[in-house]
Amino acid sequence: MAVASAHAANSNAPEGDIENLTDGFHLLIDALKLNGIETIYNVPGIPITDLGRYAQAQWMRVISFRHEQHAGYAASVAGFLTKMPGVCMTVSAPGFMNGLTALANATTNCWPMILISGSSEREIVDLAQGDYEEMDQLAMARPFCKAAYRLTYAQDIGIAVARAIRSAISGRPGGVYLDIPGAMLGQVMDAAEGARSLVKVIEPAQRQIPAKSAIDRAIEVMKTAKRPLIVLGKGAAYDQCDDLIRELVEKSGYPFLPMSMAKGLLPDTHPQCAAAARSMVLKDSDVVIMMGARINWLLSHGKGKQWGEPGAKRFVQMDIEAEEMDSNVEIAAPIVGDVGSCCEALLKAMDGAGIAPPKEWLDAVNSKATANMAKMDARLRNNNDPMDYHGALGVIKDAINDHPDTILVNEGANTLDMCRSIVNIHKPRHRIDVGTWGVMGIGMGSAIAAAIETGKRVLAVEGDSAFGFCGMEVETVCRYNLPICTVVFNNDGIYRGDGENWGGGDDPATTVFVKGARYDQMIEAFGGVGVIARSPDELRKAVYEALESGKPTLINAIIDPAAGKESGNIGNLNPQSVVAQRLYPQARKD
Ligand code: OXT
Ligand code: ADP
Ligand code: MG
Repeated sequence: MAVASAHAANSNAPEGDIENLTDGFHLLIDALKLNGIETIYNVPGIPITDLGRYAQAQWMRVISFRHEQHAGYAASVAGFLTKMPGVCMTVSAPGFMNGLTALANATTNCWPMILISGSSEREIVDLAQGDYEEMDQLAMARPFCKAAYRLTYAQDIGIAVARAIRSAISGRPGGVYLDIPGAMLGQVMDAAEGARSLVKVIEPAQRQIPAKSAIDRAIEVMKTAKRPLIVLGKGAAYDQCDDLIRELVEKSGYPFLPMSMAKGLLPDTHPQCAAAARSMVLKDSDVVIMMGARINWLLSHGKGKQWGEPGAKRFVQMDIEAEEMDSNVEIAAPIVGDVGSCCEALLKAMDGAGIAPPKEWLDAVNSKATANMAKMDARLRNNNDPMDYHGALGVIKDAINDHPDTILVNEGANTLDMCRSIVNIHKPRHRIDVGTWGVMGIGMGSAIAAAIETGKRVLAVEGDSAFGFCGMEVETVCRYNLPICTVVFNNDGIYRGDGENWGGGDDPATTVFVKGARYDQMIEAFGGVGVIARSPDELRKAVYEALESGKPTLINAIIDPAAGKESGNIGNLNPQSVVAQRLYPQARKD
């Protein structure tokens, strides 16, 4: 657009009528909008304050956060939900650094995101002359993203934005960094020339059709399967080819195990869902089809006790990233392509191939899952005061069953692990959590992005520690009046609230917080609804009211401080030492 405002009339303005000029600010906004990016998640400040204002004036949605990390998490989750890069905008050095964790997290999770950061002037940074917020941001960003670019001239904005978008969403998605020195934003150029410099990216994430040889090989492996299993990962959820995935799962008849954020691709209540028989299917299966899921720490690297007899399993793996194959174990049938195209090709090749799992295997999986679910169900129906995790999560389970369109956000340790196995998800991309890094603090940014990008209600189930990393963003939730109900599982601490100082000193234990903290009052400070719930009955009333009203709500759910386990389900990852066990009788010995 042409600029007729004061900022265009600066010293570097070319000769001519101001009506026919544009500048770096507006070219950046135009470039994003031209490519369908309508939302920016940001924290304002020098040199991007006006960029946010102008973007809002040009009818972009600009969501301002209290801390860049959460703006960044929001952008990355927007990327996961929409298959378009979410954009986070930060100020230079410290703001940039705050956003960097989220950029790295996006790259680790394979979610597309662009971090756009204002920066100080190159000639001063490069001579280390001590500019305002001086830092070589481009160099800092490089190890944490797929690609990093710096803009020096306004006329390059079009091409830079195009490159950033293509880099973020082509192949394996990830984070991209775009460095915008303040002076570049103020550069002025002829508006018509500026418009011509913009680039609309054409088909940036093209389908990647797998080789026929790869499909034939996979079919040969599948034909031999006596105890097959499909593992669905968040790469499959990202691909938005839900119908094809469902068709493949149902046509094969194979039991499927959803990784955490793939829950809901097919409903957890689907008869082939093996989530409740996880240990058994991982150990006893003989052929495992990985669909958009890495064989990383979350799957014990495909080795060890969890996977049964060494070498007794054969893997088929669908992934857009060829290098992912054989990362931990041998892949007997690698299929490189997007999940949708892989499913399509496999579905065709399955016709007449005689693929059907033996009934004994399906019966064994079903009976294990049914027994585990019955055991679990019995524990969910209690009205203990204070609550235990099962009583509280039984309520959350009912709430999601009754409001299946609600997006569930979840973080913590016990709060995370138990919620994942207890609460059924019914629709694709309706569960967002700590992802590949197990990072605390994603909750509020993810909830805000989910509400903004989908317009749906959001239920954020947060450990009290996890919430502490991002709690100030409840102000953001209230300011934008978002339909987010946050339930803080308040057990007074990290994992448990009953820890003691092992030295016997006056300081509290390292893992405990103030007892009886009133998290509900935090949201009241900003005009939201705060509620305390001490029993499952009280929690039920509060959650249902919040989901029905859509008002920003925070429920302080009081959980027994002694109910949790150290590190939730992953206590085995804590290093241990015989010396520590000798010194401290309290030390863990498992
Ligand atoms: O088959 P078996 O018999 O084995 O049973 C399994 C399933 O079959 C069964 N199941 C079911 N049964 C019945 N019905 C149903 N429907 C059903 N579904 C499943 O249940 C079991 C378990 O199944 P699951 O869950 O699928 O399997 P499992 O074995 O758990 O899976 C393994 C994993 C590895 C895939 C899984 O555990 C997983 O995904 N884990 C993710 C763990 C994770 O990422 N944790 C977060 C990090 S922990 C730690 O690092 C924390 N920190 C440090 C920190 C971090 N992270 N970040 C930053 C920035 N700074 C510091 C901190 C500070 S956690 C934390 C705070 C914690 O305190 P909070 O107050 O927030 O939380 P509380 O703990 O609540 O106090
Ligand atoms: P989970 O944690 O759910 O197991 P991961 O994040 O470990 O999932 O794995 C996701 C995988 O999906 C990554 O290896 C990534 O390359 C892959 N992936 C991402 N997008 C696609 C896609 N469109 N098609 C196929 N694979 C994809
Ligand atoms: Mg806790």
